[in-house]
Amino acid sequence: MLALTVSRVRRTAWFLAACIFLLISGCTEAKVPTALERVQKDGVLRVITRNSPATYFQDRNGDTGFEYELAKRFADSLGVKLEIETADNLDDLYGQLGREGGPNLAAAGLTPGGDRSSQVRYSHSYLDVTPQVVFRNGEQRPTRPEDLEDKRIVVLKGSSHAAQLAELKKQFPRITYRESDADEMVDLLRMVDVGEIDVTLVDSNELAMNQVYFPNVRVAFDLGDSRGLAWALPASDDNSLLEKVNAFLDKAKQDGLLQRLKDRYYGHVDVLGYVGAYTFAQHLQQRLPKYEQHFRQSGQKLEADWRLLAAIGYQESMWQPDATSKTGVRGLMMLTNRTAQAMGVANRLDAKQSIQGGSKYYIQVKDELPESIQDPDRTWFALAAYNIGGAHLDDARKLAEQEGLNPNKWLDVKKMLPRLAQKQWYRKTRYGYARGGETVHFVQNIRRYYDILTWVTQPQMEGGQLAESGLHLPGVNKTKPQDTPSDEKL
Ligand code: BLG
Repeated sequence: MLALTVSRVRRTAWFLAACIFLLISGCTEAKVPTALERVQKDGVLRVITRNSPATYFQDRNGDTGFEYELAKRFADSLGVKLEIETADNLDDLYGQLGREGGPNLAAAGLTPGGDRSSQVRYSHSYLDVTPQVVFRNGEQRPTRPEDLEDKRIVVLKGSSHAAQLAELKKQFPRITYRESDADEMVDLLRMVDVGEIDVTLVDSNELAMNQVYFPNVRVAFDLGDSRGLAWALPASDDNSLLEKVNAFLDKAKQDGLLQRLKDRYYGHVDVLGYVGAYTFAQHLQQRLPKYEQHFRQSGQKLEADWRLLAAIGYQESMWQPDATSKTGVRGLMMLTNRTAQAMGVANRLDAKQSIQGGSKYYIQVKDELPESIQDPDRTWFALAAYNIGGAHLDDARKLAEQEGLNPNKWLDVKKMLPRLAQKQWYRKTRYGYARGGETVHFVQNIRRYYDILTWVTQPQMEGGQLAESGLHLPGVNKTKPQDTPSDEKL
């Protein structure tokens, strides 16, 4: 009897315990959605980043930058809106990420490793970069770590570069450096450029992006091997969002999105070289102001981005109205006789007429492209057609198709264009020989000039960093550019 009672009590206790467990776990599930579910429920992905040309910045077209573009596509893939927050420095960024109710992730050119690893979870890497020591051209070039002794060195506070220097200091105690939390990478590069400090450390992608603004900055040596940048998520056992991030980044690697973004932001950075960068900066000051109004007017009339038109003008003639090529192509926008006639240009050497005619022609060739070419590629194809003509461009697209490449993607067709100058290839084409390699440079250069013009005409640049760094842009910065169609951009 007693045994029976005990076993009944036991069973009842077990039953109750099971009920309580189910109740609690049921409640927990209902009350605490996963990180991914929260994002989906809110309809918003909150991303924290840094305001710099290599990560995120704003121009009059809105938000732009490598990290922004990548994060935007991730938010799109989740079907939610992207909300961007910016941090003043890396400590602030990691602090914000770790706080209750903080952003969902940080996308800011972060290098995993060091002390931070315990505070956050890093994603798969999406970009390989090399840390580089930079110095000022004209000073003696440091070639190895011990050359950094007794130099004035500043790096970003809490950065992987600061950690690298701390390591070096163990070996070379005379290395001293300051960690700054008030500056961005562009500030440090400016300080090297003007000789305020001797050395800083920068990741290769950031240097590539900024080199043109700081023509005196030179690479001294690479500090260590390349490493992958990654996004960071707050520390947690909940991997739901992290798994989505990783799947997205892996796919972006496979389907070419990452390559396209690299091509857009970092791929054409070596194009101008030091001399070109310096000269462009000078011409921005001295020449552009004379013609800026004409570019703006044409841009407004044709609903095109005036800065792209100005970039074409620079590539064609370095903004010189009396430019003449060996083949008799003339004027600021380098119109052939035939184009000038078709566009109603009576005097090719008249800057205003040349800009109007060239701009109109650019829009015309863009409109004539097949519908299958979508922006942003459509813009690059239109530039190519402006230079080489629609017929040869078509040949290059056909070659791409024959090679199993995509004839609607600039990244693919630009590989084929140089073949138009090689007999084994051009003899198979309809329109034959053409200097397609030059067209590839033509487009790359214009994209580079366009990037620079976009960066220097963004709101916060007016009288800002670039003015301080010596790149005064009186004409460009005084008047406000009108809104431009976003299809001109990636
Ligand atoms: C372009 C024309 C296209 C023409 C192509 O040549 O000129 N563009 C303009 O006039 C704006 O119309 O295409 S076609 O009509 O379909 O045949 C091909 O002929 C100009 C190019 C030529 C190039 N710059 C604009 O980009 C140039 O000046 N080449 C000469 C270089 S040099 O003499 O060796 O220095």
